[in-house]
Amino acid sequence: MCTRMKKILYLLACTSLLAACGAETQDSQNEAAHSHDMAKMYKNDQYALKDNEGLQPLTFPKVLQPTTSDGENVAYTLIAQKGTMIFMDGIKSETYGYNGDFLGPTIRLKKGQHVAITLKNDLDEPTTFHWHGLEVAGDVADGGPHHTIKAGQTTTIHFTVNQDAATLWYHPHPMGSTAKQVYKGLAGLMYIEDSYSENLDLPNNYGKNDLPLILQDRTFIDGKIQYEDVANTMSTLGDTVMINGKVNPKLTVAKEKIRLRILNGSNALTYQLQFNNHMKFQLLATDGGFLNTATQMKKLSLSPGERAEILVDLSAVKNSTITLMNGDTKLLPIDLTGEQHVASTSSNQLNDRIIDENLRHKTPDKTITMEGTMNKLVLNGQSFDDKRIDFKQKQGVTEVWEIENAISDEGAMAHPFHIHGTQFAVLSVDGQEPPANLQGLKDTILVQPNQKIRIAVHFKEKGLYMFHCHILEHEDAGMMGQIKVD
Ligand SMILES: [Cu+2]
Repeated sequence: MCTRMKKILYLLACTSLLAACGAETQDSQNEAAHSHDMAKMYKNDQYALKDNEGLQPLTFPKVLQPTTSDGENVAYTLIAQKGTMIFMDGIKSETYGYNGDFLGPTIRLKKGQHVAITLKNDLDEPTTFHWHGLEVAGDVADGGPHHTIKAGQTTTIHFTVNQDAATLWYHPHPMGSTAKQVYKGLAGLMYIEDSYSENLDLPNNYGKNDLPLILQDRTFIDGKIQYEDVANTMSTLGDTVMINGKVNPKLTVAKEKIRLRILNGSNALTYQLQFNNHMKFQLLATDGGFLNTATQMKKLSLSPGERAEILVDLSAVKNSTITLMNGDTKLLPIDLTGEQHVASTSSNQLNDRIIDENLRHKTPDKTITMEGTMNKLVLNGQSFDDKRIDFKQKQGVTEVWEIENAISDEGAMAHPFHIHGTQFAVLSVDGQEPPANLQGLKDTILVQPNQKIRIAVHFKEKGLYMFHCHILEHEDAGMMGQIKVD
């Protein structure tokens, strides 16, 4: 790839990732305006995201049925396999999928269940099965890069669901080829419910009013997706949005309250979500579960790996259509049908988590400096080494980590920071109380250039865990470390 194109992609990545977060602050408005200007500058660039034309119905991943189920014991089988998919113009792409040609089924678990998942690798290359956001032992169950399953091999993992209701996801994590395998189609959702979440007055009819949206961007060359054609070590960005594996999908729903469970499953793109009519919606949950209070907002930023559950009251919309946008780009057209339902009054109180105030004033136990530019993708100055243990921590002990995104001579860009096997609380952002969208449990957080974020981290289980940038190309290039919990 020529230097000019690399530069454009780098700038575009910076633009996309200089995200305005959550609540409507003056800063976020300024950043959004800046982002908008930059987007205009690159409007003619082939890698700018195009409008979704809404040409076919949006579909939802199937729910995976257990192979056996006996009281609290459930067993599932998941197969990573090769496939082919026609995304457009009758042209076939070679893809990967779980139990199918592209993406994977939604796995629905309940807190307290004892789960066995048989994992089969039917690909021609090694893979792993990583459960992003799941608080499991850092051994084979977590599915980090040490737990490779070779081509043709099968293994079974066991864990007990020991966390509150949340929208998690799963994807491969083999060293050096995570970006390619996710791009080809390996990703799926994992929902955790508990007795509390099942009794909340929220839409919970899967595929009807409780709707998963897996957002991914792809570049089609001659109608095909092929990672090797478009891969960029800085950030592989696409010009076409794909939702739940569909190009140009349209959602049709009744004029009622809907719950959208949104996963940013993109390799590198951060989305700036809003509606075309600038209507308010309520943020219900983030990566690790429900916020204490549902929070009204008009814009929400979602970086790679992050999830958000939002409640959208369509009963108040006067028009017969509305569009979910990424900034100024049409992400998902929504057709509204039927009679207007009277919106029920649901409680805004969703959770009761409290943060130990002492942690906010504590000197950090660990500091991690992220540096990621064209020639350097490192954490604390070092590239990933699977033989090096970067940190240790005791099981069940809460520590304060400070994550900093340093600006180097080459500049900087925003990086989503992810830790395996834990859900952390955000203590502060540049010394200030975190905004509303960062007040729930998180496993991935976007760190802007020059920003310092403090988080409270504890591991429920023992083992070796990864922490890394969730721009998949950065992770593959070594922007990753490991922590031993004992
Ligand atoms: Cu990064």
